[in-house]
Amino acid sequence: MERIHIAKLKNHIGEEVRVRGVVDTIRDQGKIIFLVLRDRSGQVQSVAWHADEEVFKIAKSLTHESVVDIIGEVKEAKQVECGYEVGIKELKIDSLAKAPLPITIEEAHTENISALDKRLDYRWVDLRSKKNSLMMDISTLLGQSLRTYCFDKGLIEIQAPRIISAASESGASVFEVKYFDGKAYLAQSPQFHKQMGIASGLEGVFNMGPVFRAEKSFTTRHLTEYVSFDVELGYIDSYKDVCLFEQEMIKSVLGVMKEKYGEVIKEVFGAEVKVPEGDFPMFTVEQAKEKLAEAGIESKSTGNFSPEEEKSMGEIVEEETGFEFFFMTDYPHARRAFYHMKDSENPSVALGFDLFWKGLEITTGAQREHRVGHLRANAKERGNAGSPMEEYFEYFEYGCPPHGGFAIGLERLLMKLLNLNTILEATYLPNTPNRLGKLLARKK
Ligand code: AMO
Repeated sequence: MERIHIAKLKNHIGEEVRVRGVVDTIRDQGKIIFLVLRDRSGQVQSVAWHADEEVFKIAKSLTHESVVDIIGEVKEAKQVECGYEVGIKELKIDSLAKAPLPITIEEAHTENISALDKRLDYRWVDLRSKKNSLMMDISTLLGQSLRTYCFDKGLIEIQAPRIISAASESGASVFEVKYFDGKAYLAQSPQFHKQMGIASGLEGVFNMGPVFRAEKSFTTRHLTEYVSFDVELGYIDSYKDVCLFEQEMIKSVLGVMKEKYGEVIKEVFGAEVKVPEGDFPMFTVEQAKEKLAEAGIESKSTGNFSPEEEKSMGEIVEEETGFEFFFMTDYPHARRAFYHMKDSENPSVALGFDLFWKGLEITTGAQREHRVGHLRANAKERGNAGSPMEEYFEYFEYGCPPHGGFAIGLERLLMKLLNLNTILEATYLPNTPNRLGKLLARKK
């Protein structure tokens, strides 16, 4: 018999159906056992009666979260909220869950939420909660709508290699791996290969996939492996063309998210999805520092911002303009990647930007240096000019359009969308400096 999802049972009242799912709640009332079943579509009460000895014996042996396969009749039942329940005729245990569970599943026991670390140790149990299951739905649509936006704009999706021969960002944050008799690196970004897409005549490319950072950052916004959503656009006149593309993409994606999940995000996560209208405010680093100083926030460095400064700047901008987003431009070139183009009028400044949402950096972007002589010189300045870079430099030697692009950290985007406290909660199975699955966490 074909399985019917729980949400569809209302169309089968009076019929015999097959339901497969998990035992969410057990209420044993002596001669009758109520089993609340759960699948991804919803929940339904099912009933085992004492009179049916075989079914009753199996029901008695069940534990929470066991997986069952039931054949029964959908019957009207005024005492339950939905107005029907399933009278069990056949009950098979597909998988008996060990009791007790290692963690509480959040919404079932709201008083006793297991500490995050322990929940992450048993992420496959933790992800069963309604909140986390919803987080996974939203994450799916988020990635999909970013990809759809780029697809609709005619961009080409690439799958940049993840094992590469040269580090694209800083050499300090790269994982080295053995590659047969030599060595290779895990990509920190698809940076070089998205630019290769432009040199390949693809004109505009996007890439969504994992990237790796060997940074010992113990913060609420850093992972050692995260999903990067990258875009690279050819034939631009300025990095501002890139900002505009990203701005319109964000508006469109938030529109999609609000339409499908706006209400439930508010109800379950307490976050309001605001779809921005108009151009995002844009500030130079200098202007932002001035604004912060006016607000009495002291700065320790000149060319970048502490997390506290970023948060305060987010609050100030939102208060002044109503925007949760703002662009920051005119960073000192020395603090940016060597492949950013320098401002020809003021070469100490990079032609790039960051985008902030609710006080958190979610994007870095820039116009790239496509003139190979300049690019080599930039790399040399950073001591980055060795032979592993040669292949990258060659991408620009046989004709390459002016171009620029950006990358969004997908987990950071989801974290802000849902107002989560930490990026760990916005990640399927987070890897951090002290967590690589459960085993490394145990060695702490
Ligand atoms: P950057 O290194 O700034 O730029 O990264 C881009 C965006 O990726 C996210 N991010 C992270 N998310 C989780 N954990 C981390 N450790 C982490 N590091 C970065 C942030 C950040 O804004 N190649 C350039 C992009 C470009 O110029 O196209 C790059 O990777 O949201």
